[in-house]
Amino acid sequence: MGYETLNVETSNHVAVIRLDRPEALNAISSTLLGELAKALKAAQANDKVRCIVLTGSEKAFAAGADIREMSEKSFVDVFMGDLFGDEVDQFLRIRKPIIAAVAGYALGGGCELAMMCDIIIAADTAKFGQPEINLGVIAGIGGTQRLTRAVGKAKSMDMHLTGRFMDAAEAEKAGLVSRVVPAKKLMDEAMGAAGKIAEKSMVTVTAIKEAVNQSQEVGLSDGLLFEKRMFHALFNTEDRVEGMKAFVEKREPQFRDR
Ligand code: DAK
Repeated sequence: MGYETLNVETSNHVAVIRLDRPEALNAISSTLLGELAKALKAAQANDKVRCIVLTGSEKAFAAGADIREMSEKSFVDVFMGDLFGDEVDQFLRIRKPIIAAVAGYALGGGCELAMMCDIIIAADTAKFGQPEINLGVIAGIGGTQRLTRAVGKAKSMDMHLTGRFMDAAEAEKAGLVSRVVPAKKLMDEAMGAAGKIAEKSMVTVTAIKEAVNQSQEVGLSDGLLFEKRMFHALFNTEDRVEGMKAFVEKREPQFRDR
């Protein structure tokens, strides 16, 4: 499928979705977010895809929601139209793992988009920020919640209230990103991680994504119970039998997603 604001390529079981609005530093317009939701849904439905990488350009992952587009809207427009509501819901329904490969600016909605992914791998050029305060608004697709969970209240308040940017080293130290690599190696690193995940049993991968995401939603005892029940359930899979057998027989497992 052709997109106006994205490029999508699938190889070796990994779908790479590249945001492609260079003239606006990949600012998130309704068209871009709608196309992104469509591309993610297609990747979810494609049996050949086992992991998704979401990325932007060297200069920007995404510099936020499209300010030009937003500047035309009224309260009634965004409230009654539930701006970005459906697209974000669709994003969050994707069950395959999504890696954000971030170089350059990931600001406002761009930072939030990265945080909606499962893993963030950053280039050493990455800059994260929630500068909505400079526009007289606040984050709108999870920034006050997800950034706070990721980096703690003090740093999150600092980012939201001052609008300052966090570089890749600070983001790694604060726990926002899992790895930082030289910009030239960003896609190799992300594809390497995606390739590793693609080798695993999709049943187990899906269970891990659900269990880790539960930790962000529920209290500890409910989360621990969810994890334990998921662990028990996986004893029903052929891949669990194969994984343990392969270990005992000192060979690589052959997972069949069963
Ligand atoms: N929107 C539209 N255009 C943008 C843009 C953006 N967010 N960011 C950059 N651009 C455009 C610039 O206007 C410029 O276009 P031309 O003038 O060339 O036509 C082009 O991209 C290149 O940008 P600059 O010339 O500014 O490039 P610099 O290298 O000098 O500066 C910069 C890069 C990233 C520091 C700067 O562009 C900048 O500060 N951009 C805005 C960053 C920002 O404020 N982002 C937060 C946006 S607010 C909600 C959901 C989501 C949101 C809110 C509610 N609901 C569901 C309720 C999210 C809000 C936001 O993200």
